[in-house]
Amino acid sequence: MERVPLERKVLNENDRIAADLRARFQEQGTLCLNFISSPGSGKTSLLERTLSSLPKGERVAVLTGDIQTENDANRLKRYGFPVKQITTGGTCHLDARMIERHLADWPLEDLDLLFIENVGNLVCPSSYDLGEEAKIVLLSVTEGEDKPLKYPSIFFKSQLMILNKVDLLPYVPFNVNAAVENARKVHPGIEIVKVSCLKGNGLDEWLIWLEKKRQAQKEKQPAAVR
Ligand SMILES: Nc1nc2c(ncn2[C@@H]2O[C@H](COP(=O)(O)OP(=O)(O)OP(=O)(O)O)[C@@H](O)[C@H]2O)c(=O)[nH]1
Ligand SMILES: [Mg+2]
Repeated sequence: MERVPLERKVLNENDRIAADLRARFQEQGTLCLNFISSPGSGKTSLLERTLSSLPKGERVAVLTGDIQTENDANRLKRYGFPVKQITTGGTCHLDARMIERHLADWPLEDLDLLFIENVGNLVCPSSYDLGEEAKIVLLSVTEGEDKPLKYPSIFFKSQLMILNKVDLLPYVPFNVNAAVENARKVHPGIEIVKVSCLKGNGLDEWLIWLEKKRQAQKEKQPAAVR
């Protein structure tokens, strides 16, 4: 009986901080994207590919969340952009306060792009707004085409689904059309890009999506600060 009000209070507090973050991102024209998937679907691999394709002077930074280890931050730091690991110590998602704290010494006016890699988990991260402009859900072809139906919340809340590891399609019984259909049953408007972070297929389409979002975010910025 006591749990419900407490959970509601925690989520309300999260929403308040997330709204502040969103307002700051819009003010500065920073596009913030929140990547969510099961462990191992390829979030870090997609970010590695993305960072490696960006020019050196690009104003981009990454916050990457995990329960333990700095492994993902160490992978991502190789590309020369600012990266911080958020180690939750057991919590299965990032929350807005963690983002606020880790952004404290990064002036947002210096950032056009902020990538947040959430803790690998298809359930809990979907409940926590981080102030992002869009959630992006990754699904890999080894996970089964039924996942959008079994974990609908994150597919419903994501603007884009990235179907990763398409290089493995010849070896796994995964029906791409069924996966697309299932995602659109849950969220008819969801955009879908099919990629292989290993081989590079589809990454151009992802980078075009990203560029369009960046432009749109700049246009939301108040004219006075542009
Ligand atoms: N075959 C294949 N393997 C991939 C692809 N993308 C990623 N992998 C492999 O999948 C494994 C997990 O990739 P990560 O990028 O670490 O996945 P993640 O979602 O960041 O994992 P967590 O941060 O632990 O949740 C690694 O061994 C990658 O090399 C792909 O397109 N094809
Ligand atoms: Mg990772």
